[in-house]
Amino acid sequence: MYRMLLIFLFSTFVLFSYTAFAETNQLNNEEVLIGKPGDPSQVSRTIKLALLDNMFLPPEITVSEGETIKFVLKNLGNNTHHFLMGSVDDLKKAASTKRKNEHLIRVKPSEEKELIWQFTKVGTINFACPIRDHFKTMRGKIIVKK
Ligand SMILES: [Cu+2]
Repeated sequence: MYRMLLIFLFSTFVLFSYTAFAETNQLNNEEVLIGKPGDPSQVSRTIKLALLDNMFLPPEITVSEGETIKFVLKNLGNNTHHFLMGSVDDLKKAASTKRKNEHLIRVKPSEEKELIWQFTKVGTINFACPIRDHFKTMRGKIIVKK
């Protein structure tokens, strides 16, 4: 009987720690992937990113770990385009569903939008226009170096 109680307590503990771990891990993963909204007083550079039909210019951007960038997203095309950062999987999901994404930025033709973003971890961040017909070619990369 005593042994049963011990086993019960132990499995409860394992289950509890696993749940706690899973939650923290999820938060960390998101931060590893894209960084976070930046503080406007910490901006070190402004990077212009043109949205064309159907590509981004430049398609590859290099930043430093910890750096806060002000992106100026200018739509030079004739169609509305979106800008979204994430992993390739996140972007594919965004392109195949109509679910709202809080980080998605819509830019209409000849419109200009700003995004202040801090890159917190070394790695490669993908970005894309997740509109279905644009998604194949409208992709880019942000390389976060040490
Ligand atoms: Cu587009």
